[in-house]
Order: sequence, then structure tokens, then C-alpha cells
Amino acid sequence: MRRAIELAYRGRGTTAPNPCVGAVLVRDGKIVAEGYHTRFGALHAERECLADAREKGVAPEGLTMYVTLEPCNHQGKTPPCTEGLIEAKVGTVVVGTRDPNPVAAGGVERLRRHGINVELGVCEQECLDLIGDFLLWQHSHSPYNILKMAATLDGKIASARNEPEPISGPESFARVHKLRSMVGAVVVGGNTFYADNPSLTCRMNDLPAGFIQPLAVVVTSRLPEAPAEHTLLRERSNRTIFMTSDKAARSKQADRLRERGTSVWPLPGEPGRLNLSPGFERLHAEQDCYYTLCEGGGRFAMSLIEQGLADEVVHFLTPRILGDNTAPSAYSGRDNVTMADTRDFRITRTERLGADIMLTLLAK
Ligand code: AOF
Ligand code: ZN
Repeated sequence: MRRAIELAYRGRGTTAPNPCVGAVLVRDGKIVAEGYHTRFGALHAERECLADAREKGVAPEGLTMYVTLEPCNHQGKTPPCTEGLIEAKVGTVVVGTRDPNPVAAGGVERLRRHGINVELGVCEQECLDLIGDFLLWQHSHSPYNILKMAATLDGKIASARNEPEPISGPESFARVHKLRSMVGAVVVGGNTFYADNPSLTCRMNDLPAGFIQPLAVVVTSRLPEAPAEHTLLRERSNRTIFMTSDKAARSKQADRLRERGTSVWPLPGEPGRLNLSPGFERLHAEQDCYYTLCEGGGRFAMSLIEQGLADEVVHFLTPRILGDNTAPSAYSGRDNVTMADTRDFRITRTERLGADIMLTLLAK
């Protein structure tokens, strides 16, 4: 099942709004065929796995398939996977977790009615974590927000001079750009926009032909006075969205931005405490945005967490120490908090990237 989960993650970013699913076929305890859902509209993982078996000359009859999600039982863009498994005479199907989609559910019962052994709930938590994005899309109208943070061992995200210097190593940098390649929008707070003058593009060597750069979103109650001074507004003004206070959205600066093709969206709430949720919903509704990558800084990150909008945190831990009292911190902006007020997470994945460690965290 762990191998099936690893395979499933390869589809992340291209299957939306469908789930990432992986499958392996096992004979005498050994994996003999593999498959995963590669992109929206393509074959489901189970059929990919059966096709792989066919290609390798493996007869699936009587073998065991491990699949991260309950096989679908409906005629959708592809025929039901349950039928494929029944026709192939697979002996046992081990399922990670039930399909939360009522249209497709019921696969377990159908397989059992046809005499196939079904074991349910193997590595269930990992299989649920894998489809956190799909579960969100099933019950909300929001993109799945990945909050990215890179910090020193002492939790600092820049030196006190607050200049845009890299903190983590080149391997982590490459991973961030991989993440940018799968999202519809990269989102930053005002501090990052003004301090770093970022371009927020995905820069990788092997970008597919026709790749569309993610939208750039800046959340700030202070709109720029001189748009042309900012890289983003010089180079990608019509791919940039400002989410700001109601008042700022009606200002002269807002009009000047709109003249350049930049969108300015009002958010409810006070400056400094904007309510972000309607902005994300609008990204989903108007821009077809299924994932965002939220890239700081520290105050913006903490407001996302406090508003329950950080669906997943990707934290790059770099083995360096600044030890400076005034340097900006990751996840900051609260006062007088006690241990009873901590926001608690589970580490779901760890990966070494050069000298750094990448932690993937989900809310507890
Ligand atoms: C996938 N890939 O590997 C599996 C899925 O839109 P359709 O017809 O492709 O069906 C999508 C539904 O099928 C999806 O919501 C989920 O409930 C189920 N299983 N979907 O895209 C897969 N196994
Ligand atoms: Zn299916």
C-alpha cells in the first residue's frame, strides 16, 4: 500500500478535481505491476495497473491488488473499475479508504458480490492524507492551500536587514519551483511583496510546452504607490491580483492598478486582519484555481493558519542558526500566547533535500 501511495503522489497537480490514486498488483508478496491516475480524464489507477500487467505478460487472475481508494462503481469518463477487476478475475482487492464521492461509491460491495475478497482500511490515515485535496473539493468551493515556509533552526526567515537572501539550499529551491508548477496561484503577503520584489514565477528547466505561469496574488491593505517599481507589475501586471481592504479597493491606487490590467479584489475585515476566505473562493470560482502555494512571510502564514486556511504546510528546515533577536520569524504576529494556544500539526512526510529537511504537515 505504501508503494501505491508513493505512485499516487506522482499525479498530484494534474488530476484535479479528481483524486490522486495509486495501485499495485502483487504475486507471492512481490509487486508485479503498477499504475496511478496520471491526469484528469485519463485511465483510473486500477486500469493503469491492469494495463501494466498486460504489457508485462502478467496474468492478474487470482492475484492481489492494493489500491489507495475504493474502486469506482460508476460509468464516468471511463467504465467502472470494479468491472475491470471482475473481468480480470483478480482474487483479492486491498483498499486504503472508502470513496467519499457518493456517485462512485459502492465498489467494495460490488466486488464482494462477485466473490472477490476485499480488505478495507489498510494504511487508512495515509490514504486519507493523500486525498486531503479531493476531500476539500468534495465539500467546499476553495482551492487547497499549501503553505510553504523556509526557516533556519531558530525559526528565522530572513536576517534583520530583511533582504531577499536564500535561506535553504538549491535542492529545496528546486522543490519550491516544482510546487509552483502545480498550482494555479502563488500567494504572498504585503511584507514579502515590498521587501523581496518577487516575480513569483515557476523557473524550472523542463517546463512542459505551453506551460501557463501561476497567477500572482498579493494580500495587503497597502496598495503600491508606484506600480512600475515592482517586477510583478512591470512584467505580469495582468496576471497579478491584489486582495485588499474594502477601502483600499476603492482608492486611486486601485484604479491605477486596474488601468494596467491588474485585478484588485476587496476582502471583508479590518486592515491587518483581512478575512481571506472569500478571496480564495473567488480564485477557485473565477480562475479555476484548485491549488495555491502560499509563500509567506511569517505574519501572512500565521493568519492563514489562524483562519484555518492552511490545508497543508510544507516546511523547509535548514541547518543554520541566525540567533538574532530582531530577525523576522516564521509563523509570527501573535502576542501573549501560552502553550494552550499552540496550533498543532502531524508530520505526514519527511524528505531530505540536500542539507535540508522538508516536512509536510497537516493540522491535527
Ligand atoms: C480518478 N482516478 O484512479 C480513481 C477515481 O470523472 P471520472 O469518471 O474519471 O470519475 C472520477 C471519480 O472516480 C472520482 O471522483 C472518484 O470518486 C473515483 N475514483 N477517480 O480520477 C482514479 N480510482
Ligand atoms: Zn475507477
